[in-house]
Amino acid sequence: MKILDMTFVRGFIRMADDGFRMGWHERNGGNLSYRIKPEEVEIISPRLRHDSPFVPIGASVPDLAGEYFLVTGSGKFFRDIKDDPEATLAIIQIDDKGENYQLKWGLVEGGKPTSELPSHLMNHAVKKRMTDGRYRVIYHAHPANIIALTFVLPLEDEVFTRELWEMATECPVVFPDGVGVVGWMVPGGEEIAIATSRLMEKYDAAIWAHHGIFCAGEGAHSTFGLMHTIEKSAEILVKVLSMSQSKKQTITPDNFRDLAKAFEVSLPEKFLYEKDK
Ligand code: 2HA
Ligand code: ZN
Repeated sequence: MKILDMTFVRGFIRMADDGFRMGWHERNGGNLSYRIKPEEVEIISPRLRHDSPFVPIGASVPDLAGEYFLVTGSGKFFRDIKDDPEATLAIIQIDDKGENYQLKWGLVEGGKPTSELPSHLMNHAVKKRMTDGRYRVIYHAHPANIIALTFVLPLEDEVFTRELWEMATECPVVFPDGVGVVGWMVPGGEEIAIATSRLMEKYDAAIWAHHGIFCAGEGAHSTFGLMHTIEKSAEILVKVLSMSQSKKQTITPDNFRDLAKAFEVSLPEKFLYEKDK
């Protein structure tokens, strides 16, 4: 079967294009990866190459040994993915130690997998372990409102989670575990990958101060939906803060507790703190 006809590839391309049209992927900003299912690998395997050199990942991910990933290419533009997937995307396989990858398909005009490969793979390793393999998508984007908030809110998980939850009643239902935040760090390396993957042990979303956000999920649909929900909430908060530094009314800690009961989600009390008036 043609690789481009596979449902997981079509879903990946649609997600990338949706993200571009949301304005979250200026130039080569952002990156996306999907951990391919063994039965999908089997179908495409006659169309994969096996002669590429092994290249260091820049991080150690032994739990992902042998796994295949569909990833965006470093320096490639999300804007181009829909029209030219074979030049902008790659399928890679991780070696048996979890130290190197091998290009199996794509990047026909040259190039490398995303510069954020260490963060993507370390996040995949955490999510694979913590969800019994259910989670397969890691998505990094540069949505303007969430980035703007990292200049004015304290860079604390509790504050970001609570403020985002207050902006839309559905938020605590969509991300009941909350969101994490890391302070500014150099992107592209193992250090930021380690910090992000630590947050992914607790949350499905990790904000990078003055840069962007990583989201994790089962599939393209739910992971895009999480990014969309968080950024929409951030947009409302930017509007509120632009009008006034104080809210006249909001969703209270007891409202959240009622919501948790009604929607059968568990909301950690650390996010339901009392605020100084
Ligand atoms: O340019 O988003 O974080 C790709 C990126 C790096
Ligand atoms: Zn980025």
